[in-house]
Amino acid sequence: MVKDISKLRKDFPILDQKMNGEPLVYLDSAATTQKPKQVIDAINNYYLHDNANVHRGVYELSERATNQFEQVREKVRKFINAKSEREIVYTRGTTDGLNMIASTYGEAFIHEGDEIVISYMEHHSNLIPWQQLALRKHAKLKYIDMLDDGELDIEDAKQKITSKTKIVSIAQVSNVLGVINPIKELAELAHKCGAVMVVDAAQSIPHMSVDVQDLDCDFMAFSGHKMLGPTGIGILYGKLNLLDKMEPMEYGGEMINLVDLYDSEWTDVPWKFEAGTQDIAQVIGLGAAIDYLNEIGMDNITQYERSLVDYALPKLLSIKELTVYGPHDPEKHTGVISFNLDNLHPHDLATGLDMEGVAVRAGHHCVQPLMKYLKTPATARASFYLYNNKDDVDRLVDGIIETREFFKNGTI
Ligand code: 7TS
Repeated sequence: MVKDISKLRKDFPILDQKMNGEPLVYLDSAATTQKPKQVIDAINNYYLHDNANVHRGVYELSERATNQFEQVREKVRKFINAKSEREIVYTRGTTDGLNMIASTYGEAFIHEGDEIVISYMEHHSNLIPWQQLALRKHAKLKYIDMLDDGELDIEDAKQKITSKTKIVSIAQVSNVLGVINPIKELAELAHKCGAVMVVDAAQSIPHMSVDVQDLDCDFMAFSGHKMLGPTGIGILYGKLNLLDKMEPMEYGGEMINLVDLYDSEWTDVPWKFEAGTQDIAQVIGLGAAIDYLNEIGMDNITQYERSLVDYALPKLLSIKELTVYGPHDPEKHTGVISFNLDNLHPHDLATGLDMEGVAVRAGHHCVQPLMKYLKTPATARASFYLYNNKDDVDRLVDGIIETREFFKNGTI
């Protein structure tokens, strides 16, 4: 390991400030992560020295920008172990990628009576595109059940995935429960039935080593801003033979081979999916984020986050009146932990924590069907990343206890 994980906090100057008079503890990385100086510098350097539009200039500056832009594609390929860099499509984020699959692949290959299988824990981005596709096509949307601790019920998956299934789309990690889903097993079930396996990797890619060939998934979508990169950039991975069969989602500059008055021809994958001027600086920023993560090592990041969860879970579980959702076994968890204090709305809990400088998210987390399943309108959620430490866990636990006491006694 080149970088010492306990010393990297200095790379994130934003963390060194006070909120409500208390040092900031940022526990909302599932919403978006903070950015290290290295990523911010890479974006600055690009604008200061290398800015030009890509794929269209023959002058040196444009070639330099194009080279950097395309080098990140290779970096992403390597990061997820895709076979070819042509399987890497730049998107705006996970939402964009999942919508793209539903409205291109889905539009072409889903027909009346076909089935699409998802789960109750899917983020709205991995639910609504399939729900609307099913409505348009008169196809059926099916939900895999969950076990009591929030794990997917694989026996139920075996029942629900059938010869009628054309698409199975599941999050590798839930953004509420932190539970890790068995994608490889699900891909096997999907393929046995002739369906494609789509993976929402928004909450997994930043936290663990992901190998698309080992998982044997057909598509995968994720966001740069949840993995130390900037907003506005995401990746859609797709197997080349599938991407080749798909129509572009958008038409315009740079995605064509030939344009005639009454018809046009598309250029090759992946560029045929990248119409118009791309988010070049954001791509460069994503490349710097991948370099940063690689320098630490994804397995080290997983291990470090697990040590935080190992430390946090027993402390949280010991707080009287606190319900902790999802598995209580740290092995089955990433650094996302959702909870509720009895008789207190999670917004009040989050506000109490904010008074202590602790930033957590409260709400339905864009997973309303899961809230219904858990029989709660909302939860509070702490999500840890590589810049958090055990002091942050202590501040969270103390903040919850103080908020509980405040609402009991009226003082904080
Ligand atoms: N899928 C999952 C599992 C997510 O957690 C999110 C965002 C998305 C898709 C959408 O990603 P986007 O980058 O396109 O917006 N999740 C959250 C969250 O949990 N809190 O804020 C955003």
